[in-house]
Amino acid sequence: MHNIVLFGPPGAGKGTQSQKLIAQYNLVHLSTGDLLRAQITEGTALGLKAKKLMDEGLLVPDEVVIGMIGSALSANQQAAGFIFDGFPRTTAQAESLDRLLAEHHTKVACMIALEVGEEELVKRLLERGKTSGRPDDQDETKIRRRVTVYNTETAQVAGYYAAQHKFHALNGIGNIDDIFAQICLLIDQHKP
Ligand code: B4P
Repeated sequence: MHNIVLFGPPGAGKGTQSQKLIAQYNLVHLSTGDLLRAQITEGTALGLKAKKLMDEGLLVPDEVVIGMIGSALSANQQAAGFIFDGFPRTTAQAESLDRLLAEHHTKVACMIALEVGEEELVKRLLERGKTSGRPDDQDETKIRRRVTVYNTETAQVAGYYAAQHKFHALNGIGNIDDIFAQICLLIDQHKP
């Protein structure tokens, strides 16, 4: 299996690039943000709990997202590989992902981090908020809180993959197609 972790702060381009990647590669896209928003739309108990946290720009508990990813992996056992988008967001999630993938006799090939500064992130998310209908994109204070949560809780996950020599950083500012081409180069270099 060919498994890629797409990493970066909120608004760095993970979702945008994932859409292009699934058109190019035969990989299953697993976005914990999308999976959580589906639970909210369905009005499940999990969705109701997640919505309160997401609207505030806070992370959903590890056990919730790890459970969702575990189910998604089991449901896609024939997949050629996965693009993990927005997961893992904590070191505990990264450790669980390694365990889950080992159960399926596979592992992460590489992590690709999109680097974008805070002011550009805020600008992009406020712009997306005009049309996305996402409550977490509407309010600048909450967007900045998401960036702070990223810096304090998520950024350290890069170190976890760097220790395994799997971490690759790219400049996430610039033309979307140019960034996509650089991501594809890295993915092709890390074919199992
Ligand atoms: P996510 O759904 O993962 O949302 P995100 O990080 O805000 O978006 P993303 O980074 O994919 O957006 P993109 O850059 O593509 O998470 C939402 C919430 O869910 C979290 O805050 C958290 O509460 C919860 N959650 C999710 N996963 C979790 C986990 N594992 N653990 C705990 N909680 C979790 O797009 C942004 C905008 O930028 C777009 O409008 C796009 O058009 C634009 N853009 C992209 N690339 C650009 C470029 N190169 N130039 C200019 N604009 C660009």
